[in-house]
Amino acid sequence: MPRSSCRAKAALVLAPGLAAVSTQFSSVFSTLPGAQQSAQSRLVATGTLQGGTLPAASTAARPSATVAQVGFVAGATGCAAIASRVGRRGIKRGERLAAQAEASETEWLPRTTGWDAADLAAERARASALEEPGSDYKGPRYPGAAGVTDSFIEALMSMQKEGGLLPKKDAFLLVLDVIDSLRTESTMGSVSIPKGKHVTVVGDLHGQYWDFLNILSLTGRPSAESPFIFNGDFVDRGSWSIEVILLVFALKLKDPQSVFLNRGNHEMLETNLLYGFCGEVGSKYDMELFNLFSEAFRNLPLCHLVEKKVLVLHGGLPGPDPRIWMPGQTHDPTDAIPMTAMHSLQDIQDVDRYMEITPEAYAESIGPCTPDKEVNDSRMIIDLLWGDPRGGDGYGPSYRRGKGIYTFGPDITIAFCEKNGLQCIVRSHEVKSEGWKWDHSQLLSVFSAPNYLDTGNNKGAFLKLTLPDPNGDVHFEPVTYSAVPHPDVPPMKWQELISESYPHLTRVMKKRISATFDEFGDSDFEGVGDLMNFDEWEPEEAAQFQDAFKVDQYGRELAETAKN
Ligand SMILES: *[C@@H]1O[C@H](CO)[C@@H](O)[C@H](O)[C@H]1NC(C)=O
Ligand SMILES: [Mn+2]
Repeated sequence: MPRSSCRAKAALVLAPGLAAVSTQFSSVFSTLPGAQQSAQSRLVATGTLQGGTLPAASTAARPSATVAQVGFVAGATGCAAIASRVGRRGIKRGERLAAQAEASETEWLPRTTGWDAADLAAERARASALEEPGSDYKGPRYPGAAGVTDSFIEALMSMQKEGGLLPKKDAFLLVLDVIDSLRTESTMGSVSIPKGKHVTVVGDLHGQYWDFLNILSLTGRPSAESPFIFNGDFVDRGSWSIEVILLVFALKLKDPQSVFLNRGNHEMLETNLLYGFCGEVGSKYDMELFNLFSEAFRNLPLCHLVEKKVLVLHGGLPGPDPRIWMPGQTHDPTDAIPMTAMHSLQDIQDVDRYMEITPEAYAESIGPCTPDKEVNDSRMIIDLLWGDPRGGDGYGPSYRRGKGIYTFGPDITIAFCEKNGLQCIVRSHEVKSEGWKWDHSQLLSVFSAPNYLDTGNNKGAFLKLTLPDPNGDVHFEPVTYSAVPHPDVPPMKWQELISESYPHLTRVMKKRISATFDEFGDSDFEGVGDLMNFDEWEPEEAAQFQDAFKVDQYGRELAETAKN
């Protein structure tokens, strides 16, 4: 079967199963053609796919196969089966620039995944050849990763405060260097607290640059003596996401061994298209730089382990396994999927994190235990980036969006810590009125964007982690602060570029905007819009699930249930 017809068929096969909310995005994701020239060589690396599982080799080297490529390679043996696998996993690797060129004849589409070393080298050559800034530019020039010093950071900050922008060429080169740096890191980084000092954990920043400057004035800038973990959601919502992310990245380059970054659910293509960052990059620079930021985000670690005792991640703990979604499930604490076997830290460490989660991946992550590593990986990424705690035991549905995102109860937190010898978990992802909150006895949330969206009325906080006794517990000191004034630019200002010039990227989303619901269900306000956007199972769908996977809604073997 020729590639093009496989692609057309793949799109058809995917379409009927998609929720309305994701239709537009799914077409963004699924119409991008796969690699052309290297499919053959990659076939060697991935083996032949015969409707079974992906061989483990597919995850061994970067770059190797794209899921989309596997779809094309396997076209002769059955597009349909493969197409459904594409949605289930997210998109893991290597769409090529050829895809972009083809699409841009009509409408701009983001590049979804996969820059290999040659792509990055080509981009670096292209960036190096970009125009020099005009003689009216008085700000700092990016000196290369090794040249980032305190004085560069200071000059960058003072220029940003004046409304200046790093030249386009410099911004490209800086992000390219960050990609190189992140690619050397592991999925779960490890952090030590310097003797007699502390580690600072900063939660969601969401483009609130002026509040970020305020934080730095309270903490001092990161250094070897003062390590930082930035716990994701640097961008989107706030209208200075470019300033925030370039400053965070510059800090990373200055102290790569002392500044640690976790991926949040807003370091993701899908959310960036909807919540301002893509529009902001397009307005302040260009869409090509947005593609490069997306690539940097796919390389971010998912979590960091402090002193082997405290796990810091953006959203939540791993969800149930098998991945059950209970028909009719609500937030009633008695209405829960009971605890299943706990994952280990090694399971998290082993995640091949380089992935773009597709809109349909959430619902399609539901299913039985599987030996398929890419399915496991995409489930884990969804949970770590999107999950939230709940009051009652077990797992429940998240208020954030539809099927496939879980809340987890105190019993889950306790069991996870116990299994992994952890003191506790630190996470972010939800607005807290004081900026921080112990949601469970071993789960501390920290949110650093005060007066979130200019309306939240919440304080912001960061955490200082100390280790008074090397054999004892980590201590937590939350520091709270209020919002500081900022120039008169509203949140989401730059989303206008997308709604005006790239409406195909968000068309379907607009239908969902209402006065009470966040347009996408990604409300960071704790528990807001309970059950909104609740993509509950239809009874017949549940029946099909049980039939196909031979488990009841709790994931118990149907035969076993019958016995009991
Ligand atoms: C995937 O997860 C299952 C548990 O559902 C586990 O038994 C299996 O070993 C994992 N496989 C891989 C390759 O990660
Ligand atoms: Mn978040």
